[in-house]
Amino acid sequence: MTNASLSPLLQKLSDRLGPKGFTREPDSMAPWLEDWRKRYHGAAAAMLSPASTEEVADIVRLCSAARVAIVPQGGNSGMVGGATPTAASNQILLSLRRMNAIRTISAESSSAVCEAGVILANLHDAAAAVGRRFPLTLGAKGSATVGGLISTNAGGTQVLRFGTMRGLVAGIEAVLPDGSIFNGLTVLKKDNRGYDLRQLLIGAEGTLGIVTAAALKLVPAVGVRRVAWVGLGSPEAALRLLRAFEDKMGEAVEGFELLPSAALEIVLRYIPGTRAPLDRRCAWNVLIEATAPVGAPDPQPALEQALGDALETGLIEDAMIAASEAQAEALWRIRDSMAEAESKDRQSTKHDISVAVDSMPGFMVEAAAAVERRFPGTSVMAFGHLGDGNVHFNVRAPDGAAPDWLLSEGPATSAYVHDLVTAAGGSLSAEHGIGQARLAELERIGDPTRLRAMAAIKRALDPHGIMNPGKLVPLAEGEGGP
Ligand code: FAD
Ligand code: 2HG
Ligand code: ZN
Repeated sequence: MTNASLSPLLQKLSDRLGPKGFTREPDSMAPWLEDWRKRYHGAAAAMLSPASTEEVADIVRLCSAARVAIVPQGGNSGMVGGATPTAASNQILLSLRRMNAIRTISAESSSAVCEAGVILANLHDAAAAVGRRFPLTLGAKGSATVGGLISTNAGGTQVLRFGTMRGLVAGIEAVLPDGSIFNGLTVLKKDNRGYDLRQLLIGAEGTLGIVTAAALKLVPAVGVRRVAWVGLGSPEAALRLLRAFEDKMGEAVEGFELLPSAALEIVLRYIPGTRAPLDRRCAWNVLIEATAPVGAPDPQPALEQALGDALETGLIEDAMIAASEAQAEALWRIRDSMAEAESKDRQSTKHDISVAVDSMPGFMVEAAAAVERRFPGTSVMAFGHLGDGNVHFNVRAPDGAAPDWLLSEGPATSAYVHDLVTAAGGSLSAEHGIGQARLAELERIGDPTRLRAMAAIKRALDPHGIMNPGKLVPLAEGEGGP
């Protein structure tokens, strides 16, 4: 569709949404047309900010009739360009940020019904205010929204105990590509009416519909948490430490994040106010969080005992336990600032990979050596969610690399890493999704049976291809969407 022929549609959308919900102002749209990593730059015919599910349904009906593509967007913190439109100016950017009401929340139901635009940090606060907790958390909690978290099936730093978004969503309300409203908000513990539309929409990256609200599960509030920083020699030692903690402390351990010394170094260099937790510099670091619900015994003695045993047997080299909540926060700030520190450091290619948990330590060491041999001068910075078998296996450019290293060398580096992951039976995306960044790679190495099934589902639900085309689903020629 040419931009001129969009005029009748834009007029109808403007009439329906009014000035608060419709803009074509370049300055208002600009911050939302570029992704967080500043790797994708798009344009849009208009940015829409509906205030209700009915408005979203009307938008989708109008766009469907005009065969105009819609790109849903929440906090725009995604890592794979999924919320960035193409540069052609003929797509509609649909921001859910104005739909930010928490419709209901209670300790009795242990759930919250949130509109798609609710920001994760606000949900944390609201849950705390009723004496419960929404456990999923991640570095972008100040901007990531419920709709975006659902649509990427986000993980984060407490997956070890509570799972990804998939396990925390009890119900979904969504507008499907034909403009109909799927009302799946009622929380049913058991429901066998066939295909699970809710699960299909989770992780769909906006390609099957617009999530407008969700019923989310809450868990008991934390009575006390203890956060420790540990220095040790290898990822293998780290996984053995996790297993030892699980044996001694069971479910109390809910955060277990691994960082190499190079990662700690860049955080200390680029993030103001951060300090090295240990005097001794160790090759690898682990941040451990153990919690107990209100009224349950403090995990501190068990944590001290487990760390003492690990020091004695030589499994770890050094450790400290935060003496205050402020110190605990400071340790988490180091971990949560990794993405920001990396973005300020040299160029790097990002790989958000998973293999079987027990294979990850070996994979990390062997694959890093293979990458550094194959691309001389590069260095691998692998960090993150070891206990989930998921690390961010990022490859840093050599010293003095050309400014276009990412463009010229990035694709070959990524293909090499993805081949190693595939050979190890793993996944090229453990949490950030496919978006536009990984689409070609998914097509290259994805299981053809799975890809055919995905394309068939996409065609069935979105026959005109208007929902976030060019993201997640490789389509056959001529199926590229409007
Ligand atoms: P957006 O970026 O706006 O959109 C993401 C995708 O969802 C796009 O495809 C978009 O089209 C679609 N979408 C958004 N809203 C809707 C909706 N209502 N309906 C349908 N589709 C929609 N991710 C992790 O999993 N784990 C981490 O630990 C983690 N840490 C991060 C740390 C930092 C500093 C940053 C910047 C990002 C991190 N991320 C992490 C990635 C990101 O925060 C998540 O992917 C998050 O879920 C995106 O939410 P958002 O609201 O910003 O979505
Ligand atoms: C994290 O775990 C995020 O910090 C971002 O998923 C990872 O920046 C990255 O590569
Ligand atoms: Zn992560």
